[in-house]
Amino acid sequence: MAYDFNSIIEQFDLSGELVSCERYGEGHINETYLAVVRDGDKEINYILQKINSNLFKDVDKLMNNIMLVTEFNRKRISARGGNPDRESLSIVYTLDGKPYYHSEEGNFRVYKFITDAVAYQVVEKPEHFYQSAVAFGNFANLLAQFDATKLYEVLPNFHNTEKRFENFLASLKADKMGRAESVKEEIKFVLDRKDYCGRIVKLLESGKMPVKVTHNDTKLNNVMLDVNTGKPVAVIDLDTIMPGSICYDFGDSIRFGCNPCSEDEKDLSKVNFSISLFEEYAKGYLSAVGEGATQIEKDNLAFGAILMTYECGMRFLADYLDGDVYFRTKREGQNLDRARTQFKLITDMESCYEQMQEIIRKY
Ligand code: ADP
Ligand code: GN1
Ligand code: MG
Repeated sequence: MAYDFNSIIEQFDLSGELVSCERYGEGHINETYLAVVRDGDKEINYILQKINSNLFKDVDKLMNNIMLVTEFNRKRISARGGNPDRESLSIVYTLDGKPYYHSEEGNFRVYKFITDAVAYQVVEKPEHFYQSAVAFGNFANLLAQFDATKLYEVLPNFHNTEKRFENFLASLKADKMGRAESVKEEIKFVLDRKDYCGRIVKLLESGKMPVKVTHNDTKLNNVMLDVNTGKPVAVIDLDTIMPGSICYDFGDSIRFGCNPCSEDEKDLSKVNFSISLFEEYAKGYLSAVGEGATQIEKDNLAFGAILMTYECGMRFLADYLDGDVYFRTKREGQNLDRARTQFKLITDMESCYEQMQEIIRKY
C-alpha cells in the first residue's frame, strides 16, 4: 500500500525534499520504508515506519517507552565518548514536538538512519553472531540501571509461555480455517512439551529470578553491525522493550541465529541447530553482560533458548491456524514453514542440552 509520503515526511522536523520512499528491511511487524531526502546537494536517508496499529493500541505509551529508553541510553553513550546518533535509535520528532505523526492513514514515525551499518538476516560469519551477542549483552548491561517500573507493558504477557499455550489451545479449538487436521503432527509436538511453559514464568513470579528491562525481540536483524569492522553499532526495534527475563533475550537470539538458514526454510534437512554458533553467542553475551546476569539466570540461559524457540514455533503455528493474521506473510504456508523450522531446532537442542549447559558454565 502506498501512502502520501510527501505529506507525511513534511510533518517531521527535518529539512529537504523527499526523493524516494521504498519498502525496506525484513521485519514482520511494522511497515518499514527507506526515505531519501535531498537537502541542498546532500541526500540523507531516514527510516520511516508505519507503526502496526492492530498490535500496538496505545501508540503514545509505546513511543514514550522508546523515548525513555533511547534518551537514557544516549546520555550513557555520550558519557562514555560514543556517538549517540549512530549507537542508539534516534527519534526524529514532528514539527509540533511529537514522537510520531497520526493521520487517517495510520501512525508514522521517523528514525535517523544508522549509517554504514547492516542488519543481517542470517549469520554469514560466526564473528557477526559473536558481535551481535556483544551488542545485546551491552544493551542488557546499559539497561541494568534503568527503572523497570517506568515502562508501560506494551504487549502484556509477551513472553508468558503459559499464556501463549492457552492462546494456542484457543486457536486450535476455533480452527477457523479448518487447517488443524492437516498439521496434526505439529500440534502434537506443541502439546507434548506443555511442561516447558511454566518454568521461567514461575521463577519470575516467585522472585527467584529477577525481572529486568529487556528487549524481548533479540533477533539478529534487530542489531546493526558496522559494514567495515563488523563491530556492534546499535540495537534497534525497541517496540517490545518491557519488563522480562534476560533468559528470553538470550534465548531468542539463539533461536534465530543458530539456524544456518532462514526462519521459513522449506527444506528441513538444511535446518540444523549449530552448537558452535551457540558457543560464539554465549561467549560474546557473557563477556558483555557482566554484572547484568545472576547465577539463576545463567543456569537458565540454555533452557531459555529451547523455550523461546518453542514459544515462537507455537505462535507461528497458531497464526497458521488463525489464517495468518499476525505475522506478515508473503506466500501460502509460510507460517507453517516457520513453525516447522522452529520444531526442528528444538529437537536438535533437546539432544544437545547438556553440551549447551556445559558451554554456559565454561564462560
Ligand atoms: P519490525 O518491527 O517490523 O521488525 P524494525 O524496526 O526491526 O521493524 O525495522 C526493520 C528493518 O529496518 C531492520 O531489520 C533494519 O534492517 C532496518 N532499520 C530499522 N531501523 C533502522 C535505522 N534506524 N537505521 C537503519 N536501518 C534500520
Ligand atoms: C516478530 O518485529 P520482528 O519481525 O523483529 C515478533 C517477534 C517474533 C519474530 C519472529 C512484536 O519480530 O516476537 O519472535 O517476529 N515481534 C512481535 O521472527 O510480535
Ligand atoms: Mg525487527
